[in-house]
Amino acid sequence: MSNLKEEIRNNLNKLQDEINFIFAQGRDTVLSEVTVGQVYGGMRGLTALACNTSYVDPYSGLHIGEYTTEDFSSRLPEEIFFLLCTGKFPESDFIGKFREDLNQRTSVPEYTWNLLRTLPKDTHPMTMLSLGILSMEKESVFKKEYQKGIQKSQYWEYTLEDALNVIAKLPELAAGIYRIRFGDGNLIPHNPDLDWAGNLANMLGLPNSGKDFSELIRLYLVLHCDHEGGNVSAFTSRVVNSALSDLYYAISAGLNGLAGPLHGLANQECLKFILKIDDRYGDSLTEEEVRKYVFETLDSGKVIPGYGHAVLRVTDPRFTAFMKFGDTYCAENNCFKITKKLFAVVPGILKTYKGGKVANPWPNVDAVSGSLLYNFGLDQFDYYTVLFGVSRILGFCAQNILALGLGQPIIRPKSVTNKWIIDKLRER
Ligand code: NMX
Ligand code: MLT
Repeated sequence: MSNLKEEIRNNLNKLQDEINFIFAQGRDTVLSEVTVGQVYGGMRGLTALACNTSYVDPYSGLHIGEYTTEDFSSRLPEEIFFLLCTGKFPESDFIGKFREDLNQRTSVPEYTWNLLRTLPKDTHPMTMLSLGILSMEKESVFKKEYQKGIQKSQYWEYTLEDALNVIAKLPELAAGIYRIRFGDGNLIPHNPDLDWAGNLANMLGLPNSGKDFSELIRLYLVLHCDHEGGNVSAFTSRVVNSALSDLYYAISAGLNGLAGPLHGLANQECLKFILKIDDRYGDSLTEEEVRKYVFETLDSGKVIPGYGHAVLRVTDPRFTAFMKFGDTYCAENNCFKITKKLFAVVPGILKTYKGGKVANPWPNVDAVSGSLLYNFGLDQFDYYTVLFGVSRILGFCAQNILALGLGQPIIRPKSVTNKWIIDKLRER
């Protein structure tokens, strides 16, 4: 067993000391006031959560611990999971020991495969991923131990067990979903000598799946791992887990949020958008034609997928990391070229569109990821959000382990009616 558990315990002690310090300054200290606009506006900009796995700075993007996206983007997802849970990178012997541990836990139960195989052929792969995980809920170690009766201080340890059991199965489960949904249904066996991302890349069984494709999958699984606590999927997962619903319920719930077009599904929407541009204009696409297409899309009431963000106010550094990969590995690919043309044109349009109502005109991670996958022959874009999900589960797990380890209570904010607010306004 690696020293992951020990290092999580150390991190929890450190975080608890910080919380003790914060509380000593006064639990009544005001961090953020709530406006009527925020109550009706998706709580945008309201600081109301503490999340210690990662932090999104509006101007420099995702940070994990003290590391920027650029700092950690060359690492393995296994190391990123360690970083999310402990705030630091593991020692060099971690990967080998962690792989040995995960290798004991990889096997997806037969009943899950049976369930996935009986679903209608046009079931969305995100539904399959969410159901696949939910179907294994009876395996939850946390649930079994909770029913026996355990101390609150032990919740995180059994949740870590559940996390490892799920994470170990993800490459096999996600690749199996691809092969059932888009291939001949035959599964490629897990290779104990490959790392987590390498296994997933290999088990998809694509004709082009060489070293460069594995490198893309590694980068993909790193860049989507977490995005602080307020994004729809992580927040959903945390809310569900805060009721002590085990991690299987919480992960499945988080994935259901990720499956929406304003969140994780935007990557599939982006590629559709790019392919439509390609279909209409072909190789000789000009900037003027891109502008025309973007305005047509906006004027028909649709969003430009891959652009905008609730927190970021600059180009997403995850987008930049993917663009760097694209420049190195697929600069001549047509979809990648269209991605670049959109990047040159869309921010300028969104800055002024309808009086500049779009808060952030810059691209997010989803604006480019699909073009890269498409370049390597992963052309079933319904599948793209599954890859996002596999990576984001690392964040769901880390966030829930830390929250339980810090004894955080059930999440239950107060809602009010319009009448309550009107009465409050009249009182002023
Ligand atoms: N294209 C057109 N309109 C947009 C866009 C866009 N890309 N982004 C925001 N707007 C609109 C938005 O619909 C809203 O319009 P209205 O007032 O008529 O309802 C207005 O601009 C203000 O919204 P914002 O405050 O800028 O954005 P918000 O924080 O509410 O939403 C997103 C953030 C990401 C949901 C939004 O920018 C969007 O829909 N983007 C396109 C979908 C996308 O790329 N999602 C992926 C996000 C990243 N991820 O991986 O999850
Ligand atoms: C994410 O990665 O979760 C997205 O960028 C959306 C968000 O942070 O709200």
